[in-house]
Amino acid sequence: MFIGHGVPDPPDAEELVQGSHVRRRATWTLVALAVALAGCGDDSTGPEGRVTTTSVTVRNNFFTPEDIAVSPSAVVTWTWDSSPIIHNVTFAGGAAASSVNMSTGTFQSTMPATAGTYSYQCTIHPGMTGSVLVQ
Ligand SMILES: [Cu+2]
Repeated sequence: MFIGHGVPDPPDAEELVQGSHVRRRATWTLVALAVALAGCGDDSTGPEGRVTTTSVTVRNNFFTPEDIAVSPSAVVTWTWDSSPIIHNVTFAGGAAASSVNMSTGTFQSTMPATAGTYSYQCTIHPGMTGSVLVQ
């Protein structure tokens, strides 16, 4: 456990306080994890985490939920919560209307009538991606 030389001194009061603080944080991490895992059992969440919703939040630098499922021709609303950083919603191959660069506000796009998985991304930030399953 101890890396170093000799026998360590017994912990002083400050170290004990710090230690208990660390334990509290660890407990909260476990609580958060339990809540997150419980969320997986939600009826609206598929096995791979796809959420049935028409509302997506644009954050720095990710979409949440990242992967959604909607009905054919559904109108999906993206709401920016990323100020002052700008992002966009750009559908691959023009499958649906794409947004301009924004840092606040909302954008709505009508999804295709044809079933399938449609990917989109923020073209400014590589890896900032999402997808819409039309089913
Ligand atoms: Cu972005």
